[in-house]
Amino acid sequence: MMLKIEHIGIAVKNLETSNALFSQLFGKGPYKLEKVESENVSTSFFMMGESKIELLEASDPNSAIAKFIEKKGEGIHHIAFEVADIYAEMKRLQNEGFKLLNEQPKKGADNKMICFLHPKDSNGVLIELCQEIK
Ligand code: CMX
Repeated sequence: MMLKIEHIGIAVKNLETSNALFSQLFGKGPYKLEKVESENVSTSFFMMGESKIELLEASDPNSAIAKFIEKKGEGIHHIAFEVADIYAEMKRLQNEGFKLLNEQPKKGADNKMICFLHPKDSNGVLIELCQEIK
């Protein structure tokens, strides 16, 4: 079961500059900065009520974020939904015909197990499932 929008991911060229910009916009700074080596990204998280905004900068030219910015420019990269049981949700969506980009949940930023769905299956929107690691 999907519970809520956990965060919206925004691809940026320069995290430091964008942190300053979004801090001005929100009137508060990020609550967390985190490098996710496995995804080749540096991230920051801003709390927005029940949801979050994640800024993502590529830490490697071959990362998904670098490729995305090269093709589409900076902007909204993905929408992440919190799920009650990531294994059950992955199985359900696979049975519904969605393509999972990883067969098993993997460790993502902000203490989450995550799984991405291919954007071609969801009208060009990259969807992330996430569940807090307890
Ligand atoms: N949203 C919408 N479309 C996207 C997309 C995104 N975020 N990323 C890529 N695409 C589209 C491309 O525009 C391209 O479309 P066309 O075929 O129409 O040109 C197509 O998907 C293929 O893109 P590509 O640049 O050739 O890249 P790949 O096929 O190698 O990879 C994808 C695309 C989605 C499978 C890959 O980016 C992926 O596995 N993403 C999930 C992991 C990820 O994004 N990690 C970074 C964030 C990690 C975090 O949040 O911590």
